[in-house]
Amino acid sequence: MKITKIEARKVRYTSVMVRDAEGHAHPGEPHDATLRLLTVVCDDGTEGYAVSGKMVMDIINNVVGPALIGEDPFFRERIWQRMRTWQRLHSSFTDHTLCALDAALWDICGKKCGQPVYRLLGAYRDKVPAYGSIMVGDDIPGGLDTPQAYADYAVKLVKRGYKAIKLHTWMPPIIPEPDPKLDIKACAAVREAVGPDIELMLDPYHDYSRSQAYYLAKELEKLNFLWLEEPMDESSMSSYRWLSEQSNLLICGPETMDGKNRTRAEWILANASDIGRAGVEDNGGITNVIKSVHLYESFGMSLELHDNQLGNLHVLGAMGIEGKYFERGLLHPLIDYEKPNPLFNSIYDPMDEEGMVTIPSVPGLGWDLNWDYINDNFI
Ligand code: LLH
Ligand code: MG
Repeated sequence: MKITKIEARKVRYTSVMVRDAEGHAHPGEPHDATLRLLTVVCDDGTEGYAVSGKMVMDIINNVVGPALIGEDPFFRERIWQRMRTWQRLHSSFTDHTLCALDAALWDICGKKCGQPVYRLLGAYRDKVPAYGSIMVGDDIPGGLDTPQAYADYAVKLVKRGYKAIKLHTWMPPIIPEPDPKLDIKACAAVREAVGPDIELMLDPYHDYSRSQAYYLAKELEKLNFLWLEEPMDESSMSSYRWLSEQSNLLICGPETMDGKNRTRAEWILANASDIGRAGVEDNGGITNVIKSVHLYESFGMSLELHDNQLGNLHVLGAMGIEGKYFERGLLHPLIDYEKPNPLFNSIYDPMDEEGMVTIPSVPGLGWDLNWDYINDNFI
């Protein structure tokens, strides 16, 4: 089996999400936007797909794609190792882009074997619990503009079935200065509203000082939170080791540090966090994240996956309980998460009333693409 064609194309749709000056997502007025669809075609007609807003099309279509023509898609590890080395001199060959190529190869291999990807990886479960990951705070009436707004929304999420909720709180430019006391007000309001049995996590402003992060950890301990995530710049591993040593609250990371599984190995060695973190888009795909899964498991540590990517869902299907939750979101009171983007016929992470997400059971990754819409909206 050989790869004969690799092509990334833009597909237009109407988005109701905007990004603020620091890159955080919020609801906004409907506007034109695009997603990128990657197609990898093989000589027997099998096609694999990846959809994302972040893959870099130029490097796929003009550099990496042509270099992979003729490769056998089952040689995923060799292809991935080659692609990783190409990242050194191609700065636009990002981990997000590597992830898209890797995802399409897994999709092909699943289809060829007639199995969903999590079963190829070695299945552990076919459903995973989700936490509701609340979007970064805003100043929108009816949105996430006050601690009480978080509390009201958290009650709705619990009614929807979530047994765990993560807050992202306010950050510049929505507020002029990050404010740990305001974060704790929102966390306390949510704890009060949902009661003691719902698991809660905080992912606040990502550039607090050590003393601000220490304050958050101490207060969250009192509120019986499960973990604190990325409260400081992750380039300072020493600051994370310091925080993990100082507090009884579990510290989760690294999320955004580059270096893939090797960075995770260094953090484990340094005792820099209590719970690991990785995600297919941040770490260059399923092929890499599964290495981190086994790495953390070998040290008896939990690993929580970042983001709601389809690939993460399959990795969670191949993980034991050391990966507790699927991050479902980002959620906001004014956005209907259950409604699929028009590129899809259905969402890939439907959740039942017990807060469980069923992993797609069709061969491959399980993208449910709406080809009528896509074919009419290529740019
Ligand atoms: O800062 C943000 O916008 C969010 O924290 C975002 O990065 C989110 O994806 C996240 O970190 N989830 O865990
Ligand atoms: Mg995070």
